[in-house]
Amino acid sequence: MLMDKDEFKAIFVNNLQTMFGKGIEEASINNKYMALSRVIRDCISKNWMETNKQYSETGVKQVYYFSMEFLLGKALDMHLVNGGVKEIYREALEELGIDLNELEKQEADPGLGNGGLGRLAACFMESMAAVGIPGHGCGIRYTYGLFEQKIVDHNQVELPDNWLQDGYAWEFRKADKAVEVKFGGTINSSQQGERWVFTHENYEAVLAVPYDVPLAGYHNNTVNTLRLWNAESLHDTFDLASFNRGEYLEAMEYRSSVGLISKILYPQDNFYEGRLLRLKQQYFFVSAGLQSIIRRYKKRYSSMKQLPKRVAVHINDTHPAIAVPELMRLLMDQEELSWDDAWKITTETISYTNHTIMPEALETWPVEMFKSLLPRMYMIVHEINERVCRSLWDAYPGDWERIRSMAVIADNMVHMARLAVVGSHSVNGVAQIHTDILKEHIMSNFHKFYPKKFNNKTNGITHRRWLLKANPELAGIITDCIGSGWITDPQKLEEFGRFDTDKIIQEKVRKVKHNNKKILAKYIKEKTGVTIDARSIFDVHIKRIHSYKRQILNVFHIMDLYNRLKENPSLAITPRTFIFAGKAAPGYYIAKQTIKLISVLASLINKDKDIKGKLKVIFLENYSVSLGELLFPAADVSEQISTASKEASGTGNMKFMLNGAVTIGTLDGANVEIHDAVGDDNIFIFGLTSQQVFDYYNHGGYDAWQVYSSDIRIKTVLEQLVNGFLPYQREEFRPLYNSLLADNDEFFVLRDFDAYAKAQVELDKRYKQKNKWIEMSIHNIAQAGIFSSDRTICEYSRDIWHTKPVVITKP
Ligand code: 73E
Repeated sequence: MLMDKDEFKAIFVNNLQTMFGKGIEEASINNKYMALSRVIRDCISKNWMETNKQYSETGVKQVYYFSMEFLLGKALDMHLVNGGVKEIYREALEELGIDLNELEKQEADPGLGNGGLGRLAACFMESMAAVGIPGHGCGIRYTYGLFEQKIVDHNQVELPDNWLQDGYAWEFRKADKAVEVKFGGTINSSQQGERWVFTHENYEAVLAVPYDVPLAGYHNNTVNTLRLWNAESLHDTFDLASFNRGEYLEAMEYRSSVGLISKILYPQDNFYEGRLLRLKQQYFFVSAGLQSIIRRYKKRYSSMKQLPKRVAVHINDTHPAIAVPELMRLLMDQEELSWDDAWKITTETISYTNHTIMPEALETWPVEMFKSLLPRMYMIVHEINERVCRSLWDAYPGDWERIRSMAVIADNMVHMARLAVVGSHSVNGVAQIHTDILKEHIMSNFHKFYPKKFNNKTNGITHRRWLLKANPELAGIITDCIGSGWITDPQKLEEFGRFDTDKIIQEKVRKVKHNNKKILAKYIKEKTGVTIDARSIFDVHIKRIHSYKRQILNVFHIMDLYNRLKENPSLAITPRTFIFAGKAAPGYYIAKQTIKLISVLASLINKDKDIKGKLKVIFLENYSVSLGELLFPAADVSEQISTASKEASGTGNMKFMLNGAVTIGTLDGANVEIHDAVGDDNIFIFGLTSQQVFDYYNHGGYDAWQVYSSDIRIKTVLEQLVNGFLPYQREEFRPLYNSLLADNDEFFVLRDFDAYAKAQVELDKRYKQKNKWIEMSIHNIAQAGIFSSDRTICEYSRDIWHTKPVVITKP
């Protein structure tokens, strides 16, 4: 990075002239943003070329992380922080009369993901670059990211997210690295000597063009690559011959249908909808990615047999599981290897992470659809299935039930999770409890058959984005106390724990939190018109809206609190502001109703003079990485209240903790490990355990009606959904009401209500002891180091990928 202020200024001004033909006075804010990005881009480019050169010269093993989603967030500020130039550039720009904050607002927030899974991929990319692991991303350059959410008349409305409309400053189109991906058609087989040769005919070819985004490390020279593929037509120039033959319309039709492949991100989280276009997307980026990896590998090595020594391919859930047959195809049909050699290489190269046990997220494709779109893939999957079933038969002769439950093709469906398990050398869950559930329940048969494949890798988050960048004042206090070593070695945060009872540090931490709360309060005022008090408890529930995440449990607690305050105006509670944010999948009715309920309840409570500012409810629209960067630093309470066993890990829980919020949560996902790390006294745990949840499911022992009729609070709140209490159409929330009673409350909201309410009372009591609360807060921050994605990717790298960090020397 350029460290000299004057040099920076000269290059910045020069960029404005060469890029836009303008001086500082005439240039728009966007021009200035682009000129600044260019300064950084150019500095990064040098290190980028050098990183690639050193990777290829040393032949060090490369990791490729295949994911349908990369929820990156903004890049400019992160580059300034990672490059250690933020203050220098801020001052230099100020001297030119430019406010850096204003320029940062110009950047679009690339929302190429739905939630935790996509954000995890982005955190991993950042950590790999910071730690020096040669790790690259492979995904899709969606023209439209996740929809923009607006709340209109209490309803979620979805608007297209045209994030590329002003151009994206951080991407490099690499047209010379484009590859072809083939769909449909037929496969002809013939024998040439000993070998079978498969030729693909009458297919539809699509051009995959890579756009590379640099991923720079922290204060090092490493720049890894995120390669996002764009679908384009092969015949992009005007084809006069076809026009003359009268085929112009067909040609145009082909062109527009090709573009569709990389047009939109499917907006469902933890849900699978078997759309043909989704399968096309999966094969499109997986085939393109693997082809480019092999092309690169072959520039240096002649034998494919060494591939697992040089390359690791990791698949982020089953969405890229088609990598198993595609790598087989490339090795057999293109590189002329035998089945056995290809299989050995494939399974040694590929590893797989499972992210969910929700049955509705399991990917299975109808055989007919799979076969007609991807005929060669089907042949290979069929053969894999035959071989797997044969070895299962050898191990469990006659046990048809077991074999059917493990077959890759069964009931006329292709089962992607089974394909991923058999086709990889490692299968991991994302938190200890989740991995245990995989081993003992969901994948128990596979675990018995391949015990060594299964392992746990508890998720993590990058503490550089989520603390150093998002909460610079808190980061400053920590650095003053323990030095800056924690930035590259997050376990060192533990040393901050020594200051948990230090009055001076407590006061500083309290002030920073208060300040962050004031900044958020200002934002809320601007966005919603509602005034909130920064001295109230900020109780924050931000994540995708989903029944299993139980936003409804939080809502019921608020309604009950409101009822009690109305009954007893002198009830001594600490004023609270309940803040929600999150998107609902457009077709997910109950989730949209949940948003509507929060919004309607907010309008009722926020206007009610009787409760004199004791309670406020806020729903913030369009939750995104950028909004998260405002919310986590301002939270006092972190809501992590999913039904035990359902949330594989969660990562928002870690971001809150790192910023000093205290968790109220169930023993689910990574909450279990957060609880272990901070101890009973620094977290509020309540509710059913996953074992109790499984017992209920297995023995049908839960009766929602019984809870309803025996707890007057629950009865009252439920009736208020449908008796005209809410200022909205009376029958509006009947389906929600029914899901909890007539449908027997699948996620145990009513069952956990009492325990949750009690935990909230405890929390309120503890908050009143000001010093105790700050002590808990500091303790949480100090224990957050193990939840850094630096730790997570070092574990992946040691146990699964077998890669080592590389120090890139300056060019
Ligand atoms: O618990 C989270 C987890 O922290 C889990 O629900 C989420 O992944 C996070 C990162 O490990 C997740 N998302 C999806 N599956 N699990 C998913 C499934 C289908 C489409 C999009 C996302």
